[in-house]
Amino acid sequence: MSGTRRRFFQDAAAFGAGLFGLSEALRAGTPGNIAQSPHENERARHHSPYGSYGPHQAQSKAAMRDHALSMVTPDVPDLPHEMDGGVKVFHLVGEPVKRKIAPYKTIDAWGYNGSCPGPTIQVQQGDRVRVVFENRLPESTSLHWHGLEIPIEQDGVPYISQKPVAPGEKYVYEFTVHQEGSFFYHAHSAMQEMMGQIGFFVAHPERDYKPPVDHDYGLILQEWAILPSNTVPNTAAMEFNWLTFNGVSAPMTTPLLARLGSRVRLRILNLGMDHHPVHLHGHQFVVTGTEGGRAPESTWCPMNTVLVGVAQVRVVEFEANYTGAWMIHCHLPHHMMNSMMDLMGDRQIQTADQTERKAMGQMESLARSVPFQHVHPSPVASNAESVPGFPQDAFMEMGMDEVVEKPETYGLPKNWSAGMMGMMTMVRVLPDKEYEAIMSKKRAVGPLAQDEHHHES
Ligand SMILES: [Cu+2]
Repeated sequence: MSGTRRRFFQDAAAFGAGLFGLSEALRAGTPGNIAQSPHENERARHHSPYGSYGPHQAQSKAAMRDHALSMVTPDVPDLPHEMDGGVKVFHLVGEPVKRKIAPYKTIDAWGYNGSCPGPTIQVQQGDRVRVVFENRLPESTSLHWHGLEIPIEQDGVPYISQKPVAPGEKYVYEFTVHQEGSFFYHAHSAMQEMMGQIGFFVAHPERDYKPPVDHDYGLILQEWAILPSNTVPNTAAMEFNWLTFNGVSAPMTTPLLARLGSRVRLRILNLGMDHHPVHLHGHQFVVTGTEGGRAPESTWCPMNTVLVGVAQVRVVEFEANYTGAWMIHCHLPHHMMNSMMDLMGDRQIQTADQTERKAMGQMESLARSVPFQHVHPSPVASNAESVPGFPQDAFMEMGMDEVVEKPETYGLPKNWSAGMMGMMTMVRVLPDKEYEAIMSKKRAVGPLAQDEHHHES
């Protein structure tokens, strides 16, 4: 089975529980404050890709509540927990991870529990949290809890607050989360951060945010410098040729689904070397929070591009009032591209000077190596070759709809993937009927997800 299909099933597992609960509640007319039925919790438990690391035990009332509206991190799983008395216990394993970031590019990143970025940890404000960390990396590391106000012994800085965790060792972090907001965990070692050692840590508020939202999505922004025909990121580089949301480049990013008329929250986290201006098409949003927690409503102002600096989180919310597939992307032009150097190999030198026929032939042979059908949808002028500067984007659009197909892409216009590259995804704002059609497709593939994961790992 292809990696894409494997990913597709993994995503379905990661997505499953939260969105099913959501659609139930929307039908019941109570958006935003959604209690899952015991059956749905059962479902989440059984389909967890990390069951072996830490299966849920019987759900306490508090544990039920904190699944009320979980954040969904597309393309990245959630980390399950078990209860030890009143303590939520998570098991996190730092380890090398093979990550397919594009249909024709798999990299050797480092991450946690088989995922890069690491699985999302979600807790409730007020929770006592224990994270049993195991280091399966080839070198020492530690875990820093970014933004959390916790005792210095838990801060995760080698030699300052603890001894480094040696390869093969375990280390137990334990603290009480008195804050609410969008935090993260990461290795406190610069090169390890750039190898991908980062994950979300979301603390849901004791009292629901107002206004409530119907969808809550998380995006982690990362950048990679990977030489052609290489798989290991060059963590010393300052120029980046691969840009990812949640560990994948468009068009492999899983579209975010939003029911028409719903309110959507996006939590955008950046850990890299650049700041990313993230732009949403067709809607205005307000910044309702940062990496420090919820922002007072008096500070909210309309915008559609938010600069997410390094080590920052920007939480934005908007009303999904317009039907369509609306892009969300970093607006830095070079961050809206994928590197094709791996495909081009020793022919890359030829690309600056091409006739249309030669360029098309080259693109078609590149596409065959993936494989997908190269489509050239945008016409060029009959005298294009005599215009200085031509070509720019003319031959770069590579439609690969079938290779990245998943329920969330169902119904998109043909060749949609040709315009999707780099740090890019979309919010699909869908009327009820279309929304339900995709949800039923996701349900149909859900039960296979766990098996699929075991094959991957
Ligand atoms: Cu960018």
